[in-house]
Amino acid sequence: MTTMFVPRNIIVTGGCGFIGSNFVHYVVDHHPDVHVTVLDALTYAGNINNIKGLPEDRVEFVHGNVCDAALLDQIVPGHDAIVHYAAESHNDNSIADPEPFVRTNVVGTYRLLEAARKYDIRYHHISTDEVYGDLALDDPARFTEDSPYRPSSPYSSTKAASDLLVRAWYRTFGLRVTLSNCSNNYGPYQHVEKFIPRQITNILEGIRPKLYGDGRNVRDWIHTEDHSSAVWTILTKGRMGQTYLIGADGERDNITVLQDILRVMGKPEDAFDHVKDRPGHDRRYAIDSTKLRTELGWRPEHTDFEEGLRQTIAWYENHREWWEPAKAATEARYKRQGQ
Ligand code: NAD
Ligand code: TDX
Repeated sequence: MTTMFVPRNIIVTGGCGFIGSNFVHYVVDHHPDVHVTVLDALTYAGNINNIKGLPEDRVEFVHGNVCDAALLDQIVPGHDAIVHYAAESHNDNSIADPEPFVRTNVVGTYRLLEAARKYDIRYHHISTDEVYGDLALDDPARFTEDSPYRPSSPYSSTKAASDLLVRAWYRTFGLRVTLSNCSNNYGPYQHVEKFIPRQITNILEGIRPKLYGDGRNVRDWIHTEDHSSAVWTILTKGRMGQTYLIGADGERDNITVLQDILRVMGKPEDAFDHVKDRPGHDRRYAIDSTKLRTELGWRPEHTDFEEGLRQTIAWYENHREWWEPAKAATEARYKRQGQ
């Protein structure tokens, strides 16, 4: 039997990033009794505007680093849960410079686990399907909670390391933890370095979209709101020490996604460039989310990918002021990498 956990006052790390800020909006919209403290270092990937306009009595912002143990001593007491989204999250950046990934993803998780242990509070860990490595295109298998850890990139290996710390803190110290490993998210507030926003904003800027390698790599897309509802479900109903895979049966190859974007934006389907492939590029991710669906009763709501994509494109068309400041520097960085 699962007992329900009723959070009242939670810390959301990385709440000014893409998925974390969508989760903060989700909590504000759906759970009026819950107060959120956002802890975010505002790296290049964090944007305070992502949580602007939310009621001040519901959402408090703390500017700081998850690696800062003294700061955690100040803010963690009085809260009843930490939901840990903060990370260095971009594979290409981890190939160019792995160090911040080791620091934030590994050491940062360690500090949060220690703070959760010291103040005896519930901890939920946000992770990725990439910890399981990749699958062949012709493999009928999908990842499950029992798949072996086989990360490929500096990014995914630091996420895998952080997952293992969480599992050890459960087993050794009895910390009340759950973990979730989600597939590729899309939706509003995603940084322009990532595949879908990069291509949409390229087209809006008159730049040709850039496809890595042959473009046949498969990602399993989920709308970020569905990720948020899944995390809430696991936070409140998940069994301690358990991992839940989050996915919405959204497997598509990159070239198909790009052609969808081009079509919706009124461009010819071949109006893109093939560029240098990512070193170690994972071929295919695919999630089997049976455990989350059958044990906790979760279902995704955004099951029409084309509709979700159209809404996402409209969001980027209507929020130029949000993404324009980051666009030129992002493209300059890609250009240096030959991508
Ligand atoms: P993001 O890069 O958009 O946001 C990361 C946020 O964390 C930013 O606001 C940044 O300022 C903050 N941050 C970074 N380092 C920090 C530090 N040391 N201390 C405090 N704050 C810090 O990332 P995202 O795409 O929203 O991903 C969020 C989480 O979800 C990550 O843990 C990622 O591994 C996981 N995840 C992402 C995806 C995806 O498709 N993007 C899929 C599965 C899991
Ligand atoms: O310009 C591009 N062209 C291209 O073909 C970019 C930026 C990417 N790609 C390809 C690489 C991937 O096959 O598109 C696919 C998606 O790339 P990203 O958006 O960089 O995502 P990915 O590497 O799959 O990782 C994402 O999902 C899992 C998130 O960034 C991670 O944080 C998450 O853990």
